[in-house]
Amino acid sequence: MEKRKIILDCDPGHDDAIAILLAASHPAIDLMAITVVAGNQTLDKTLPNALHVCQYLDIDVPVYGGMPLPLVRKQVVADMIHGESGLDGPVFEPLQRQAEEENAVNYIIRTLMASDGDITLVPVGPLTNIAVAMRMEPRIIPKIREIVLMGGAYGLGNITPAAEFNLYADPEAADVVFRSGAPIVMMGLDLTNQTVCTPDIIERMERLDNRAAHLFGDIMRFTLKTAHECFGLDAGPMHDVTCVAYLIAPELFTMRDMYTEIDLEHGPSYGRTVCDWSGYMGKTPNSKVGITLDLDKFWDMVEGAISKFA
Ligand SMILES: [Ca+2]
Repeated sequence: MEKRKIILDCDPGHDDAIAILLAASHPAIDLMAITVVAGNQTLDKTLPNALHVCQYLDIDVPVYGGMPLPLVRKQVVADMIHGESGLDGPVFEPLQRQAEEENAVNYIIRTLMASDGDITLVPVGPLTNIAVAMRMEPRIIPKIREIVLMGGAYGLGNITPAAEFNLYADPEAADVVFRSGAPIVMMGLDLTNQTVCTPDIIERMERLDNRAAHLFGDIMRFTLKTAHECFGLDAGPMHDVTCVAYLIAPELFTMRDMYTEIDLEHGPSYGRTVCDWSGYMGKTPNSKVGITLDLDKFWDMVEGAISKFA
């Protein structure tokens, strides 16, 4: 099987940690590196969180720290969902693993420029690292095979009525990426909110009784708690995991081609992904947007990934 080469750009983050787990363990994915951005928490928290997950699961992949702040707007974090650490819930041993010296943006540029156009970017946090890389070195854009991102929504937002957190946290960066011309797959809330992890799913995964199973339980129990407190939900969604799942098994998803533009006006829709479902704007679609997924097979995939760990 041809392995899909990916760079996972994340802001761990609970669902980010499960995305790392799936990307690192599935035979269809070649996880080249993890690049980290500020988002769910500040970079001085998201970067160690990524390293903790890799250390705990013994994942041997280089981790690079990137942009600590959004391009233009004032920083926002999602501490109401992810806690003070950005990954509240699991308790880790002291950190031994270290991030690489090189900045994530430089790594992305260097790696794409040296590639044959076969690398997929998987941003599951704010798009700051990707946008800065595109601005610093536009020649990377035609080198990108695909960008499979978690963010946005054609329906309701989750940080404002109109906007989803990742894109609201850096709308100007999202604008750079959506206008870049690179092929974009967008897993927005409309799709990702379908991946609600109920207590019976948590128990099913915990029965595998290995390190990954315990991490999954600790993470998703915390997510369930905050999803209930913040949104009144009975379970927590696994937003970021859908991007990796799509690359492994795109046939599990229904998608729709749409032209998507980011609202940069500083009104109530700031940071909204305006998705032209019906083609009103007459523009060529720039994004393939997630609509539904086969949830049973999605859980089977997550279970298979957890079972790979010791
Ligand atoms: Ca994330």
